Amino acid sequence: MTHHHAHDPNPTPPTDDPSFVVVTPAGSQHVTFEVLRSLPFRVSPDSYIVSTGHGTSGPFAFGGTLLVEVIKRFAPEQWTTAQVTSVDGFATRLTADEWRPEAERPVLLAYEIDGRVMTRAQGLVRLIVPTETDEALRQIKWVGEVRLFA
Ligand SMILES: Nc1nc2c(c(=O)[nH]1)N[C@H]1C(S)=C(S)[C@@H](COP(=O)(O)O)O[C@H]1N2
Ligand SMILES: [Mo]
Repeated sequence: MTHHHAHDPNPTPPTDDPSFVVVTPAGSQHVTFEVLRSLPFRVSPDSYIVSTGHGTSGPFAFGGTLLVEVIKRFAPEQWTTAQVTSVDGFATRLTADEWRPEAERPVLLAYEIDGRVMTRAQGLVRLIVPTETDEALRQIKWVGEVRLFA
């Protein structure tokens, strides 16, 4: 008998376009991959993807832009919470404390893995929450929306 766990990861990119939107009560802004790449670059070393389906992979060095840099650029107000949702409807919530830039292992919108641009199948653009090493429920592939709450 096959057990389909509630969070069997989706291996198939739902679309090709890696752009996403930043949503606030004031409206929505489209962020292309080119614009994301123009923001400051940061690496999160020693990051793991702990999968229920196929075990742990890594450590990887994920490279990209800190979530806080995207917030500062596209929604420079005070927020308590961000909800990051993928194009295939996978979501996680973060508190402002989790995206603060001085965190030891800050949250990243990653587009590189081990020094190379990720393929769309690898998750481009992928949320990396380095402190989450449980079931990879927060390591969201194919980010489609970053929604901010006051
Ligand atoms: N968009 C999206 N991201 C996702 C998932 C998913 O189904 N959709 N599954 C999560 C889970 S439960 C796991 S274990 C990892 C698997 O990552 P991998 O495919 O890179 O191994 O992706 C995480 N991110
Ligand atoms: Mo998982």
